[in-house]
Parts: sequence; C-alpha cells; structure tokens
Amino acid sequence: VQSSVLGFPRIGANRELKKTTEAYWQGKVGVEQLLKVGKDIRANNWKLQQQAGVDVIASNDFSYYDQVLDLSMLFNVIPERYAKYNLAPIDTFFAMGRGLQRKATETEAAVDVTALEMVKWFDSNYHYVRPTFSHSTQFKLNGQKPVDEYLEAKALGVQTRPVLLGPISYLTLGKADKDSLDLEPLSLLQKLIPLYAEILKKLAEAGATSVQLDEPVLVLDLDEKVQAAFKTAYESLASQSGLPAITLASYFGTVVPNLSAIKGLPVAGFHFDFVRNPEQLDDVISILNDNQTLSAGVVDGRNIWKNDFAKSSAIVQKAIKKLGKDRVIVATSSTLLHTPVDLENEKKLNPEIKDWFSFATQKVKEVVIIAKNVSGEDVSAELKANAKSISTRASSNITNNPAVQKRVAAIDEKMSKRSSPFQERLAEQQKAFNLPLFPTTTIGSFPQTKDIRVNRNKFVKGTITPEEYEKFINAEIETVIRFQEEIGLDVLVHGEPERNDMVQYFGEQIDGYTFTTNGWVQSYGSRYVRPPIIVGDLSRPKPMSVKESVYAQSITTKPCKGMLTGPVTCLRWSFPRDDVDQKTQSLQLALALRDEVNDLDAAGIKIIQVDEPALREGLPLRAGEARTAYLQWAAESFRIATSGVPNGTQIHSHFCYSDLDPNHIKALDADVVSIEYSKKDDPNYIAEFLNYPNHIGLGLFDIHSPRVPSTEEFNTKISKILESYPAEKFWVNPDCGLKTRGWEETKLSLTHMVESAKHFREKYAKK
Ligand code: THG
Ligand code: ZN
Repeated sequence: VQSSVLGFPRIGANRELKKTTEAYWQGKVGVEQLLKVGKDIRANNWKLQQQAGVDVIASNDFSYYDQVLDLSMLFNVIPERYAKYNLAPIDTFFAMGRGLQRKATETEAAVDVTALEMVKWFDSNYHYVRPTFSHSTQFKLNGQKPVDEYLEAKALGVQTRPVLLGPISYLTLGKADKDSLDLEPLSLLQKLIPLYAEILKKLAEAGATSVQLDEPVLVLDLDEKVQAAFKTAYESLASQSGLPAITLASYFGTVVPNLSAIKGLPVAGFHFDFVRNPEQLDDVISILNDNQTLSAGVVDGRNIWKNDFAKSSAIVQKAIKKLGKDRVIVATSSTLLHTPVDLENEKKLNPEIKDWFSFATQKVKEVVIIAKNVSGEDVSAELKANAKSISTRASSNITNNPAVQKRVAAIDEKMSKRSSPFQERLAEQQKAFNLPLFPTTTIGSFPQTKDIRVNRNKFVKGTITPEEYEKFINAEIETVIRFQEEIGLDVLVHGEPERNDMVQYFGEQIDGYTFTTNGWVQSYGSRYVRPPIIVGDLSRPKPMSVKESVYAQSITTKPCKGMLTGPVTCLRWSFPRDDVDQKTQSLQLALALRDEVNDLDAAGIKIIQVDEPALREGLPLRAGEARTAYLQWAAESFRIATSGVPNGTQIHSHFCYSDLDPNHIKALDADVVSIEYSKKDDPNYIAEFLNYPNHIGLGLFDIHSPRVPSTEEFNTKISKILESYPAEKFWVNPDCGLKTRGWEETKLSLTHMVESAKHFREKYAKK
C-alpha cells in the first residue's frame, strides 16, 4: 500500500521564505537570492519526504505567495491594471498579491496599483488571492512553473506528483472584475480547459506519470451548473492523449452530496478526507469503477494531534477489503500547509504534552507507518508507542478542570443578553461619548516596529526586566495616543505594542492553552501565525489586557477602546482539542472573556471591541443542521463575553476577509461593527448591509498594501457609500489593524481618512 503527502509547508523550518521575500520587497536582496531560498526549501521538503519513505510526493505545492495566485499567473489571468506596467513576472505576481506603489526613478516608471482581493481558504486561516476575471482576460500559458518544479525535483532524484488546483475550483473561487460584473467565471471553462491540457501535457513530456488536481469546492453546496461542469472538464481532459494520470482530490469535508458530479469521471483516482468525514467511506467507494484508486486521507492536515494509528489503520483496512491493496493509498487529509513544520524545533514544550503532538515532519512519518502497517509490515514498536501516547493523553489530568466544566454547565440565558435593546443603549452611549457624525477610529493595532519586536524578544528572553519592558510599552502607547489626538481621530486605541498576535497573546494568558516557539503556519503571503494549542479546559487566571488599556485611557480625554479577541476567533485561530466539541471550547473562552470585558468596564474602559474576524470561517461549509447549530453557539459565545456590561458601555466588533452574511453579525448584537470593505467592488455587498440595525464602519482602505489613498480617494469612496447608506450609522475606519504597515504610510493614510471624515461632517452640518 502506497503512502502519499498532498503538500508540505513551504515557509522553511525557520521562516526562511518570509525573511527573504520581505528582504526582496525592501530591495535588500536580489531576485536570485529569493529564487535560491525557494529552491532550497523545495529541495529540503522533497528530500525529507523521500527519506521518510513517502511514495507519492507532491511538487508545485510551493509558492512564493499563494498557490492560487500562481495559477492566475500561469494562465495569464492578470488584470490590465497590473499587466500595463510590464514588470518582471515575479513583480507582477507580488503586485497582484499585495499591491505596489513606487515612485518614478530614472530607469523605472511610477507604479500605483492595489492588490487583488484576498479571501479565506475554505474554513481555514489561510488566505488565497482571488482570481479576478474580465471580458478582456487573455488566457494563455505564461511560463511553466509546475513543469520547472517537477524537473527540479527530478534532477534531485525525486519523482513527484505535481499538484494544481483543478479548473472547477479555480473558476468558482474566482470572481468577475469590476469592469465585467456580468461575467460568470464558470463560463470561462471552455477557454481554460485547453490550458490545463497544455500544461498537463508538458508535465507528461517532462516525465510526470500522474498529477493531483485539487477540487476542494466539492465539499461545498454546489448548484447544478457547477456539478455538471465537472463532467465537461474532466471528460474533455480525458479525451486528450498524452496526459498524466489524474487524481482528483477533495478535502475539508464530505463530497457525498456531490457524488453524482464525480461519479463516472474518467480519472485515475480520487482523494477524500476521512479525518473530517470518515463516514463517507462507503459512499465514495461505491462510485469508483474497477480501476480507480482511492487515496484515503487519514492523517490530519489541519491539526497537530498525533495520529491514532489503530483508528486510521481501521479506516484504510476497510477500504482495502473492498478495493484491494493496489487500489488504496494512505494519505494526509489535505496538504500539510496548515500545520507547523517540525515538532523537533520545539524545545520548551512540556514533554508530556509534546508527546501528544505531530507537526508536518512527523505527519509525513505517520503516513508511512500507517501504510506499512496496512501492508502487513511489522511496525509493532511504533504501534505500541502510539497507543500508549494516545491513552496517556486521554487520561491526563492536564486536560480536565472541573470548576470550568461546572461554570459552563451553569450558563443561563440572561448571561447572553444585554440589559436593553440597541436603541436604548445607543441613547446612553451618545450621551456619554458625544461623538460627531462620521466618527473616526482604527481597528486596534498600530505598526509593529522592529524596535517593538526587539524589546518584546528581550523581555521574553529575560534580558530586560518587566519594569523596563512596561516602561517601553507605555512609551509606545503614548506615542500612538498622541499621534491619534494630533490627527483628530475620535475613538482611540492603545496600538497593541505588547501583543505578538491577537490570538496567541491571549492564548498565552489562558490556562488550558499551550503554545509553541517556532510553530509557524502561513496565513497569507509572507505573514505567518503561531496558533496556540488548546490542550485542556480553558480559564482566565487574571486580567489579560486591563493594565495597558487603563494606561492608555489615563493619558487622554478621548475615549480609548479596550481591545479583545472574541471567543470564536480565539478558538478558530488556535489548534483546538479534538476530544471535546468546539461549542464547549468556545463557551469556555466566552466565560474567560466575559470576566475580561467586565474587568475592563469596571476599570473605566467604556468602549470595548471584541473582534470576531473568524466568525465566518468557522461556519460549517455546507448548509444544514451543523451550520444552524454553529451560528447559534458562535453568537451565544460572543454575547456571553460582551453582555455583562451596562447600557452605556459600547461594544464594538470587527470582521475581515470573508464573505459575510449580515444576519450572522446581527445575532451578535454589537453596538458598532467594522467590516473589511475596501476591495469589495460588488455594489450588492453594501446593499446586503442596508438593513443591519446597528452602526457600521465599512473599511475604507486596504491595510495589506503600503499604498496611501489620497483624501480625494476617500471622499469618492465615502460619497459612493452614502448614496445608499445612512450617514447616522456610518463610522470611518480602515479595513483592519495596521500592525503590518510602516509608520510613514499609516500616518498619511489615517490623516487623509480623518480629513475626509471632516469634509463630510461639514457637508452634512450644512444640510
Ligand atoms: N492573527 C491570526 N490570524 C489572522 C490574523 C491575525 N488571520 C487573519 C488576519 N489576521 C490576517 N493574517 C495575519 C497573520 C499574521 C500577521 C498579520 C496578519 C503577522 N504576523 C507576523 C509576521 O508574520 O511577521 C508575526 C506575528 C507574531 O510575532 O506572532 O503580522 O492577526 N492569528
Ligand atoms: Zn481585520
């Protein structure tokens, strides 16, 4: 029985890719250096898997930014606003990913272009760059990245299976550009298929015998048109001669509701996710013809828990019983992109807990061991050690906290309800804050400068005292407060200099969590996160953010927001427990945060923002009972966290990088929400929010780009929104936090934003 890994993290064991990419953007290293670092990472990844004994190793799982953006480059889906600059291909690629603003020099023309839209990848914290099609898109092959990387592996003596996102997913995950809103992406299938055929043929000519085409949209609810497109696409590919064998892969859910779309497709095999949905085994086997193979995803690509070999082997055995050993492959459930690289790099974990984990490097070995086991090879030592580790975790007292369990059981309805409806709260809040029309604010974080990172590291390492660190942090807070006062923002923030990450920071202060020192996972482009790991029942031993918020409020007369991360986001951006359901973990977090919200309020912080950007990504991928239940407990968790405060305390929340449904937000009953909006070109999107009863700040500029919008640009944008949106409910703010930005562009952008708000204030005062 063969073993297969669908993809490996591409960031390097020590974040080499991030460091070099950012250095390249800053002009500190040349393109050769960037390409070399990429090449080294790919070589390491392939060799690591080859040495572990993996039979089917992926290539083209690497990307300098995003694998979906790679495809847009490959197929020349490059909007004219990028193409017109005739940049080097890699710079066009980065400009599409993150925007580019460059002054003219003697040799180069000025460039000013925003990034393409970035969206959450299914229910993960990874973001892809959305393919953006227009009537003028000229499909053609642009380079041959998959072939180049295949040949690179081959030259190293590694036979690989190239992976590409399949045509149906590529199109359905894309959108029409603003100049072509009537364009239905799927209608481009006939133009796209020949390009897939061409690149697959080139792969075959280079020596590839098989390819993995990912069609993760198969785990979504698909309408008939999309379902039918599978047949069109794959039959068309099968009719071409000289292509490699195709394995069609799905992951993150069940394909059963879409079985008729893939039944009978002329492909060599299928891959399914049996970690998420082991119960789909019989159904998916039933659609295979006599020659098709089944790649059984049994090693979790989305979490860090050690695999249960007995359980996984049983699933694979069941498949073997029906299909025979030759037609079954043991695989990771998805790419391992969403897991940290190597557990061996963790030197500080409690050894008892460390034994429960498995990162990408360990998962590669797990796949091989399971394959050996079901092949009948002797892996009894590994099985025994595995069984022991699994049972130790199950019976560990680290995971149980009876007091927390009791508190969750005692949650009553009153706890998740503010004492008065919004309009009454609003009246009290308006009296308390007396904010102008078009109140301006930011989402919370300010630039995380090198100085901040250096000092935080010193504090973590103990080379500066807690007192010195506090002094440093307070000075940073003061800088941020003074700046905001100076430019005239209305609701201030403290800037979060003390925080590494909005989830990790709280994870480190909540009992029941553990965290890594090097467990980085790519979130988008060169930005990575270290998700904390929930290992047990969760509780807050003491206040987590009160000190900094109180300090900030003490040095200004303007209201300063307390900033927290909501329960659902804390859960979703962590690696959750797999032995307790997500609702329970979310309610535990909600209680911990409720205490924090109440403490902030008691300390005089009267505007408190509880961010829930992960609310949407936690939504079960298909409509149904699980989705309804999720929406209930997610909203309940937020309301438990935020409903312990009096009417006059204003609760804010924030959402970004997902296609939100206003109804989901409504259920949170926050007084003010801010929403990423700057790249939502679709006029229907704002229409959806017209009925949202409380106040909204639609994000007015993209914080992923160093580009500075002018005051006129803000004016135009706001005018456009005000055509349909009521001025009384309108807050003025950026898309998201500013931590990834530099000070220079932050100052300019915010200054222009505030100027624009003032312009409209005057205009409306005259009315
Ligand atoms: N935290 C977490 N997930 C997130 C966000 C976040 N997902 C969505 C959204 N914000 C966008 N993602 C990121 C992820 C990482 C960073 C910024 C936005 C970032 N990371 C630092 C880096 O890569 O340099 C490292 C941070 C650290 O020191 O921990 O800036 O905010 N969990
Ligand atoms: Zn955000």
